[in-house]
Amino acid sequence: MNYIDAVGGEAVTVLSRGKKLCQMSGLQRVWLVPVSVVIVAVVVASVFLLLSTRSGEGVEVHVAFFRRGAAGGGVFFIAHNHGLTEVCIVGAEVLEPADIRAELHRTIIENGVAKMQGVEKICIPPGGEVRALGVEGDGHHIMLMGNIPEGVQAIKVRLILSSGTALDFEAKEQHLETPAEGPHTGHD
Ligand SMILES: [Cu+2]
Repeated sequence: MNYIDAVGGEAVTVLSRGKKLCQMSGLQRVWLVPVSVVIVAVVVASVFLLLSTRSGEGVEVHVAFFRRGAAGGGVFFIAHNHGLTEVCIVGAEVLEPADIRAELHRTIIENGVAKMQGVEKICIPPGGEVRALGVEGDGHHIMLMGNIPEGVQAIKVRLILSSGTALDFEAKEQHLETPAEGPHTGHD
């Protein structure tokens, strides 16, 4: 109202300004949609991250794979503890496939010979990690006992943490390639 009074009722100017204002708000509305989508996505992601971190007590499995062995196989992984207190893995189960028993193991070198032994727990220091990669890591691994059916390419594993919470992850099959039976066999 004040503006119209000031310019002495110049209808054209007022109209064009009014139009500009309309276009502005239209533009803002166009931007509002993706911006609000991004905000909602960030909020959802944060909540999800918070919940998932809490469910695993801040423990995250970074690398996970399994290898077939003579009487089952082994699951290997790197577990990082993002928390401020030590967390121990006190048990492991195989969720899929069925009928496979899992044990926490450690490979030790005794008199130059590699031996495996069962362990009650695998502890991860605060802010640290456990390289459960067998002899390629700190010796720890999950021993699988049972028949892994042919065609199974991933194993669903559940780690039981010291507080009783579960941490599930999937370990994909890693094929050990030897020069004699690698994928390049048969090539000239
Ligand atoms: Cu073992």
